[in-house]
Parts: sequence; C-alpha cells; structure tokens
Amino acid sequence: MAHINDFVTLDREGVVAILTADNPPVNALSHGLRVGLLDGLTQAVADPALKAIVLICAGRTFVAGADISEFGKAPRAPGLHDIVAAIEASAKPVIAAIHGTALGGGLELALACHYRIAVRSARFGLPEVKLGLLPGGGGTQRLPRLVGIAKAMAMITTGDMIGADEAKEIGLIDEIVAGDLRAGAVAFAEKAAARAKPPLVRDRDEKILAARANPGVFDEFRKTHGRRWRGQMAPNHIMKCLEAAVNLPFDQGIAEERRLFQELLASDQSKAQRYFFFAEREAAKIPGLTPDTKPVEIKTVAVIGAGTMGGGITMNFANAGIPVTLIEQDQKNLDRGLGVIRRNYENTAARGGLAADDIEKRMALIEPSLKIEDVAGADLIIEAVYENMGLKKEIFQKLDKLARKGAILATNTSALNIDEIAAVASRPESVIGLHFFSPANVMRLLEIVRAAKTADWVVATSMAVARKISKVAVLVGVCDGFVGNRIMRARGMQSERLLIEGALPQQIDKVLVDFGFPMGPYAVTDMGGGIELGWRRRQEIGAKNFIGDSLAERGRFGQKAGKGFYHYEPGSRAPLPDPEVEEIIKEASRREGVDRRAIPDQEIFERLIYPMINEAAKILEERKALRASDIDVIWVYGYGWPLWRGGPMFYADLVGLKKIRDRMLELEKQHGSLFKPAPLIERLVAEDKGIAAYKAAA
Ligand code: T1G
Repeated sequence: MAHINDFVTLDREGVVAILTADNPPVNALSHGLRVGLLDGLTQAVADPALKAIVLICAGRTFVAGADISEFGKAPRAPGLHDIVAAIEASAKPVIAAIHGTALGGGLELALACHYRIAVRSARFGLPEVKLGLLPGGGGTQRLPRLVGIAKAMAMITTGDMIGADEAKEIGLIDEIVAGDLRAGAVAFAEKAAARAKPPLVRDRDEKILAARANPGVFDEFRKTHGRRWRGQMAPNHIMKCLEAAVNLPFDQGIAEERRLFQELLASDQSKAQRYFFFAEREAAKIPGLTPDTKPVEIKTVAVIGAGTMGGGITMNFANAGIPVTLIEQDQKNLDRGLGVIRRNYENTAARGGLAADDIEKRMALIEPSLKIEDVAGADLIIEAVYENMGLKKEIFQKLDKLARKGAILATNTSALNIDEIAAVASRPESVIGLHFFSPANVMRLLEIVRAAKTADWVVATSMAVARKISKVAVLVGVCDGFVGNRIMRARGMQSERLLIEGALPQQIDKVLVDFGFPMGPYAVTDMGGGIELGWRRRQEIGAKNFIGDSLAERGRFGQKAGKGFYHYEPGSRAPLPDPEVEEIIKEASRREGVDRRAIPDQEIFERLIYPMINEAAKILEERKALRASDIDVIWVYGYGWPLWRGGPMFYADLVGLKKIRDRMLELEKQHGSLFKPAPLIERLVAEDKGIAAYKAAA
C-alpha cells in the first residue's frame, strides 16, 4: 500500500488499482483530499501494470461533497474539476465504489467515472440547493445525461437523496454489489479492464436529445414547483443550468454552470444557508456537560394528555418505534385523541408517505390508558395537559410518586415556569421541559428547557431522544416564553401597535411574506386557533385586549370558524380581508385616541424584525440560549424564518448591527422602550462585532 498523502492510499490487487480516500468524518473533498486523489490517479494511470482503477472511501461514507468550510476562502488547486478531467482523460476505466451517501461533489466525482457501483444501502444526491448553491462540479450537465431531465430536475432542485435500487433503475449506477464492496469493486474492475471503455457520461446524449424534443418541460416544471422556490436564487439558477445541458454543447454547459455557481457562491442567500448548515449542527453540542455524562436509553415513554399536543407527541415516538402509553382522564377524550392519530396516519398513507400496514404497526405501539399509574414503567414521561400551572403541578406531584426511579419527568409547557413545576417534585433534577411545536408530529423544532436543577444526564438524554425522534433540538433556559415564543411576543406587541396606528392584518402579513415567511402572523393565528387560545387565557387572568376580545366575542376563531383576522370561503383556506375586522381595528384606534395613518412597508418591517433581534440579544445576555446561532435554528425550524435568510441573528449582521441600533434609537423616540437597544447590542456595536457568532455560554 502506498500513502499518496494523509488522505489517500493506493493499493494494488492484480491489475486493479484501489485508490482509498480517508478524510473523516464524511470524506469531504478538502484540499488535502483533492491533492491526494489527483496524485493517486496520476500514478495509477501512469503505471503500465495497472489496467483499471477503483475509487473507494474509508469510514462511513463515500465522498459527501465539497468541504463546506472551505467556501468563502480563496480556492486552492486542484479543484474538483481538475480531478474530473483527470478521470475522464484516463485511458483506464475508473470505477466509483459507493457506500454511505455520495452527495454533491462526491456524486459529481462518481459521475465523471466510467462506472458507478454501490452497496444496496448507499444513497445518492446533489443537495447543493440546500446550501443556496448548485452542483458546481458538472452535476447539472452529467446527471441528466444519465437519468434524464425530469429526474435530474427533481433531484437537483430539491436536493433529495435516492436509494441504490432507484439509482440502478434510472441508470445512475451500473451495479449493486452484494457483500463486500471492495471485493465486488475489484471483480467489477477486472472485467471492465478486459473490455472496451464505455462512453464518458459527458458524451452520452441520448437522454438529452429526448429532452431537446420537448422544450416545454422546463416551464412546466417551473409552473408546478416554482411557488416553493419563491425568493430563492439557487433553484432558478439550477433550472438554467439544466436548460444549458439540453441546449448547449457540453463544454459550454459546463461554462454556464460554473458562471451561475460563482454567482450563487457570492450571494447572501448561500452565505446564509452555509452558515445555517453549521449552526444547526452546533445546536446539538452542549458545552459544560460533565465529561462522563452519558444519555440513558429511552425504551418506553408515557404521554399525559391525548389532546392536539399529546397526540402529536405520541406519534413522534411511535414513528421511531418506541412504545408509548397515552394517558387521558376520560374515555371520550382518549378515543378522540386516538382517532386523530389514526386519521393522521391514514392521511399520510393516502399521500404515499406511509405503507398501509405501517399504520397498524405504529398504532400497536401506542398503549391507551385511563390510569396515570401506568406511567410506572416509563423511562420518559411527558406531561401535555392544558396550559394551567395548578393542573401541571398536580400532575407532577402524582408523577413524582408513580414514576420509576431514574425516569425523566418532562413538561410540554410552552411558557410556564418549569422551576416552579419542578419544585413540587422530590426529584427536581429529573424534571425538564420538552417544548414541542404544533403540529408536534410535523414541526421538527424541539426546545429543550433546562430548569435550574435539571441534571446533566437528563439534558444529555433529552438531546439524544430528540435526535431519535428526528427533532432538531435546541437547549434553552427557563424564562417567560423560553426563546422562540418570547421573541415572537416582542414582534406581536409591535404588530398590535401597528394595527392601532394604521396598518391592517393583510399589510403586515404581506410585508413578512414578501420577506420570505411562508405565511404572515395573522394568517398563522387564524390557522392555529390563536384568537380563541389568547381569549381564554386572558379570561383566566382577567386581562383585556380590545381587538382579540372583539374577534373572539364574534366567534371569529380563525380558519376552523370560517373567520378570524380574515374571512375564509367555505372549503377554502385562502385568507380574505374582512371589513368587519377593519371596523374592529379602527374602533380600537378610536378608543386609544389614535389618528390612523398610512404606514410604509419598510417601517412595518423594521418595527416587526428589530424588536425580535433586540429580544434575542436580551435572551443571550440572560444566558437563556447558549449561542446566537441557536436562536436562528429556533426561528428557521419553529417559525418559518426563510432558511435563505439565515435567521434573525444572521440577518442582523447582514443589515449591520450598528445600522439596526441607530434605527432602533430613532424608533425608541417615537415608539418607546421596546426599541431601547439591549446592552449586548450596544457592546457589540462598540466593539464593531456582529451578533451571529456570539456565544453566551462558556
Ligand atoms: N463539508 C464539511 N463538513 C461536513 C460536510 C461537508 N460537506 N458534511 C458534513 N460535515 C461535517 C458536519 O459539519 C459534522 O461536523 C460532521 O461532518 C458530521 O455531519 C462542488 C459545491 C453527509 C448526510 O451538502 O448532508 O459538494 O459537527 O452531523 O447526520 O457541487 O453531513 O461533527 O464537527 O451532518 O451523519 C454538498 C452535507 C456540499 C452534504 C451525514 N454536500 N452533509 O449526516 O452527520 S457542496 C452536502 C450532510 C458541494 C459541489 C458542491 C450530512 C451527511 P461536526 P452530520 P450525519
């Protein structure tokens, strides 16, 4: 075995060269790996004793793409395209032997090879669009030549992976290897060496010609999927590359791909999405846990409360194959909860997202119960009852007596003080918040709320179980609304002022939808029943809100009532402005003695977004979030902040913290202390620093 460099070795088995890449953890195409691959290829091609070359990877996966951490830095030769050129110039067949996930530049490397073989568990994708990029190593030009334009458009504009069986079926790979990949690759290479080399992928035009005969295919695809790409550059650039693949000679197509790739690489959108890629992974890291802290395995779960949240939470565990006992206080509620769960599964199956027999398998993992004593065997118990402190304390007192030693006692409260809840238990160290977002079986965000006495092992276990149920977990501290809802409340307070001063729900929603949110706050409130929830909570505490109360008293509970902040035609969920709502809002202005005025969109935008940034800074000062980037993860995954804008913290740096601080000082003069810049913002501005890189915890 020859060490080409620290990342590549060259082995020989008979006439077959085996180039092995080894760059943990995912064989990203770092500069060192690129150098090793090019040198190894050059040596193997030059050696007359070798007749074929296998390109294989050590570790858990084939090359998973370019090294994302290198983007934004000066490119260092050799580039991916140099390796691609060397492969295609080789007189000897080069075979890519794939396991794990061949992604991005990794799949592009394989596309340049003469053959691609893989184990059945391998997966393939060009996920660059998720980074605001496009495949810049020839993927937009080679993939359609192998799999056809329709599949190439679907794969590259979504970034979704496909499995080996599908890859074989559509012509992306040549063979699925049973047994040992390396041995299978050597055997395949020996046969390849004995026959004429196949045409290079770049020279295979039969599928391109088919697409050329149907030029409308691109606009049809844009018409079908374009809504999803609203505001984003990358998907539209990808479509232009794919059109170039069909309409231009190969090398001109490559030039077009490279030009458009460079545009995206330099774009704020891609910078935001590359930042977010690491931010999301950083959120899973909890500094300060004692080194020997190990998560305990969660084998069984109990959920208290079969309402909307309890049912959704239950589904997460059934989906992960974890038995879950769903406990309610009366049969009617329990049956209704189970019925909702079953209907959810049936709807998913009807959309092809679940095999029919999986419905029964998952339902069989859910054990309904009317006895809270049935929590006794559970490793993790999640209370998801009505948002009332007295009720939650009562439940936790019972859990404290009934739960087995070593069980985790979690509350799904969305805002109540978890220290107060933990105080009623004899084991406060076992108490933690697991704040799911509705619908809990769909929303990927999970705020894990660490109370003052929560033990490290409970935190570590909660983070681990979140991963197991495919949630994106972010650790936050106890404060009113934790992190996401606390920031949303700051925005909501300003939004209410804007209504009183002259704006209408449809104007406010449009400003945020134009920014990139999928829906505006008022349409979201109508969808989630927020008017009724807020009204009932105010009644409990004797609070008043003229607009909210007026809407509720008219039965305007949102989409389900056919009216809320908007009007909804029967069977439609399209929000329509409603004169009755405008009257209520104008009456609110009159009652406050405010002369309504036309408010410019830009002012609306700044008065909605800047208080969010300010509140986030306060949260960081109070150490209720570990790092600013965690707040971005919360807002992208929990509230629909557009991924290609990175999150409120990233966006603050894009606008410029000093510019925001100065604008807030102006707004503070007109609209009060909500705009008083947080001390952290003042400090960072004074130090000429941004906020997205700020870490609150040591
Ligand atoms: N570059 C750098 N680091 C990477 C990386 C990459 N491509 N992929 C993963 N990592 C790090 C990650 O930050 C984490 O680090 C560790 O590896 C494990 O990752 C020219 C331009 C492969 C499916 O977009 O989708 O090629 O936190 O926690 O859950 O056209 O990683 O341990 O320090 O995600 O098992 C295209 C991105 C790049 C693939 C594995 N490729 N990666 O998932 O582990 S652009 C991608 C993934 C490109 C070309 C274009 C996943 C994974 P740390 P992980 P995982």
